[in-house]
Amino acid sequence: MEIFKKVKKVNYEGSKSDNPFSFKYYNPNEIVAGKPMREQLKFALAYWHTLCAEGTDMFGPGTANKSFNTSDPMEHAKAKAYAAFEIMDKMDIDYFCFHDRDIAPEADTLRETNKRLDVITDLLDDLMRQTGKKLLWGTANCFSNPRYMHGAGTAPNADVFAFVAAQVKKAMEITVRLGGNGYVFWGGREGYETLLNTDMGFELDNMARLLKMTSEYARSIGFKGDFYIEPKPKEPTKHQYDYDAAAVVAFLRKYDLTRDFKLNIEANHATLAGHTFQHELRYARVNGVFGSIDANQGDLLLGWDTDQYPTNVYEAALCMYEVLKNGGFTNGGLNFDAKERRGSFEDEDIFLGFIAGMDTFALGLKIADKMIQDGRIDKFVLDRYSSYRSGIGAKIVSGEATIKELEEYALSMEDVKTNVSSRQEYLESVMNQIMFN
Ligand code: XUL
Ligand code: CO
Repeated sequence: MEIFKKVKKVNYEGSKSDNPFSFKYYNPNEIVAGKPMREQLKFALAYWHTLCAEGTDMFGPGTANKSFNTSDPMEHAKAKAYAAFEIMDKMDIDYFCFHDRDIAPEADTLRETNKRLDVITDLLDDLMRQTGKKLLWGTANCFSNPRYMHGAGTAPNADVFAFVAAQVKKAMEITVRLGGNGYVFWGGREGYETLLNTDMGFELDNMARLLKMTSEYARSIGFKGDFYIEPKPKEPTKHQYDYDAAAVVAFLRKYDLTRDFKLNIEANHATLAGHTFQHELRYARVNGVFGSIDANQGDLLLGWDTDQYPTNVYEAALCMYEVLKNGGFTNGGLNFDAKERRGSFEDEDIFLGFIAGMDTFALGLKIADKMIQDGRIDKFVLDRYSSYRSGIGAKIVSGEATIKELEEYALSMEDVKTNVSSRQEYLESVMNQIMFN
C-alpha cells in the first residue's frame, strides 16, 4: 500500500527542469570519475530522522505527523519499515542506516525488547530481499533511555555496562543478519559534565573494553564490515570523549583498535568541534582511518547540532575531493543524518530534503572530479613541497640529516631566502573557476 501518495518516483530531469520533485544534478547511472554516481555517492537514508523525527525541539512538540495512522507500537514500527522502503524506492536510495530503537520500540524488559527487534528484523530482511536495498550500517541507541543518564560504556555503574553490552550485542547480531556493511559507535553520553565526579582514565579504559568485546564477538559471528566511531565534541554531554577525529585516532591507537575501527565523519560534528568538514575528513584519511560519512550541515550562527540537509555545494565538493583522493568509499557511504526544519512539516518536505541533499552531493562529486582533472590545485601542493625532494630536504626526509648537519646548513644560509607565496587567493579563485565554468 502506497503511503506517500502525493510524491511519485523522483527521476533525473537535468538542471533546466523546474519540477520540484526531480533531480537536477543526481543522475544515478551517469559515470563520474570512472563509476556510476550511485556507486560513488552510496546514499543512505537515516531511519531516525526520516521515519522518527517529528520536529520536537526544546520549546515545543513535533509539527510533523509520523504516526502512520496507528497508535499500536508494533504496528507503528511495521508502518515505519514500509514507509522507509517506499521513500528509498521513490528516491532511488540504495542504503539505509538505523539504531535498534528506531526500528522497534523498547518494551518493559530487555527480553521483550529483543523479541520486538526480531519481528522487525524479519520484516526488514523480507523488504531488503524484495527490493535489493542494503544496510550501510547499524548501531545501538545507548543514550535516550534514562538508564544511560551517566553514560553507557563509560557509566560509573557496572550494571549499566552489562546492560549496554547486551544491547550492543543484539544490535550487532541484527546488523550481521541484515548483511550490514558497517557498525557505528557514536558516543551519545560517553563523556562528562564535570571532572569533579569523573575518573576519566577508567571511563576510557571501559569504553575500549566495550569496543574490544563487541568487535571480537562480531567477527566470531561472521561480521566482515567495518566498525566506525563517529566523533562529536559535545551534546548531549558537555564534553564527549570522541571529541574529534584526532581524539578518536589517539584513543584507537592507545587501545590498539586501529585494525578494526575507522571513522564516520559527520559535517555538523566537525563544525561543532571548531573544524571544517574537510579538515576532519583529511585528518581521518591521512591517518588511514577514513570510513564513512554522515552527510548534513550545521548553521554556523547556532551552536548546536541542527542536522540540516546539506546544500552547501562548496563543502560537498571539498568533501568529495577527500573521498576521491581516498580511492572512493569501500564499506562506507553518504548517510543523510539530516532532518527537515520544524516548519517543513509536510510529507513532501522529506522528499524535497533528500533531493536538495542528493543534488548537492552530485554537484560536489562532479566538481571534485573536475578539481582532480584540472590538476592545478594538486600540482600547486606538490610543488609547494619540492624543496624536500632534493638537497637538504631529501636528506631530512630520508632520515640521513642530523640536527648538527642542519645547524651547519642553517649557519651557512645566514637566513632563509627561499620562501614563496602560498597563493591562497589565487587557489580560491581557481576553485571558483572550476565550479562555475
Ligand atoms: C548524533 C548522531 C547520531 C549518530 C548515530 O549527533 O549523529 O545520530 O549518527 O548514533
Ligand atoms: Co551522525
